[in-house]
Amino acid sequence: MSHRGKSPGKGRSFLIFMSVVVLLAAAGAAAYRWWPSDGDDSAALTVRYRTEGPTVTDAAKPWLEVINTSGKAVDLVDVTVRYHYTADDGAQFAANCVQTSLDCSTITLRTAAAQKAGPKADRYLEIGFTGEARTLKPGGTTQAIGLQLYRVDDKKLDQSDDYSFDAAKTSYQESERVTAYLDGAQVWGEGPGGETTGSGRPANAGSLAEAVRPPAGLLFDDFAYTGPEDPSLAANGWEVRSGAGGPGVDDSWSAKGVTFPAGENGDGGQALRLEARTDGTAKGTVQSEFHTARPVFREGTLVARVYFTDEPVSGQDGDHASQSFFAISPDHESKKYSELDFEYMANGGWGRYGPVLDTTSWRSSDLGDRVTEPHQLKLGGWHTLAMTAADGEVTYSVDGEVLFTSGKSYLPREAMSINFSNWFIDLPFKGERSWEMKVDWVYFESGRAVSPDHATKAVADFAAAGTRHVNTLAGSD
Ligand SMILES: [Ca+2]
Ligand SMILES: [Ca+2]
Repeated sequence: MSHRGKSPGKGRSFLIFMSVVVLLAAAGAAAYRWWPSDGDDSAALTVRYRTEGPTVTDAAKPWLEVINTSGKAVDLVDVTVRYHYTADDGAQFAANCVQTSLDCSTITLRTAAAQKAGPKADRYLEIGFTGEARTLKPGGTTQAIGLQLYRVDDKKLDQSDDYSFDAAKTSYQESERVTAYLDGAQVWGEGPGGETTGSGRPANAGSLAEAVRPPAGLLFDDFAYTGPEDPSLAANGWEVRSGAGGPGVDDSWSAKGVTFPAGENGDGGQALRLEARTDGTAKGTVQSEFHTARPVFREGTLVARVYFTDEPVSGQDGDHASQSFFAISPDHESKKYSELDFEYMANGGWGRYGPVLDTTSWRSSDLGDRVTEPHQLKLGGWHTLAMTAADGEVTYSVDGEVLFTSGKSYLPREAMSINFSNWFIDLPFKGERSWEMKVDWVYFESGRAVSPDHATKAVADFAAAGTRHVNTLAGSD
């Protein structure tokens, strides 16, 4: 089954985009007035901070601005900033970028344990910049960088014991409690243990650059988000589908089935969960799809850690539910139409018995031009799925074993979006039931073939560094 016929609400995205532009323009109007004297490089960086919302909240919202207060140009790639906090109940925290004129894909974020825990800080959030971020001239500013920090167990966090939190700063002001580093040496603020600019390099300095500064052409997402309305989703290039179109039960796509639960893969981290539920009527059906807003994959290797289910999580069994991981052209009428599919159907579908995993390379959905191979595999549980389009062929593998290869004439001819979806092929009976599919992470390397093991190792390295999202694809914004 081709996944053609999508209309992921571009008009709404544009409106959101325009709102962001207006907000950023407003933030830019309050430009910082500092200007250095010639040759003065004593205070290399200054951090300004503001926040909003209650002290006990679903997500902390530190907004930061880094200003080059030295007399020399500063490459942002050499800059790191630390926001110090206390993890309530020892909970795991995650952070993401909500909004910035620099482009969220150029911001790196990781959470880490403090070298020396203090009464108001046993963790810190470290903000860094990729090589795509720009150089700040003397007096130059990053402008607003909007972040959010939250507990992955979905409980409220208490900021009253967070060292860098300051409820009084509701508009941008200098904050010495958010520390900044240039080439690993502290150049701004006072750390929670009294560390000042004379304190030199903190123990972990420089590790951000080594651990998190990834090569160009990479997209990684660990699916650390607060929910389908999280503004970081759009900032990181994702869309939750809603509304019209097929496949499956027409016009039943909804964000209601999309969540990001924690602890799904035994590591305490979060996963993307896509639910398909129905009462057996078209009106009572919710299908879920999650995809990149832009086409990003033409050549390269796309890997995801996916959880398939062999039976419903509630209600009667017997549906023809399709749990899909695929890449597809934005326009199904394109002359260069391209689509690569993994499609798992525990109970089969289209008159076939399950369980079955279809691997399919499409050249035209209108003409039914495709090559496909079904695999009689029972795949309930976690699996690593990979599709590689490189060296004149497309290969599909599950847990490192190549299942299917399609040749040159079915290579993608244009860039495709990356998609996950859970939907019903048909509605064979009445009554409430629900199916789930989960995705722990997705990893894409543009332009080359890499092994699933390579992807898994890279993901483990990102996890160890506390990094949840990376995007160094060219032209991403
Ligand atoms: Ca706290
Ligand atoms: Ca994850």
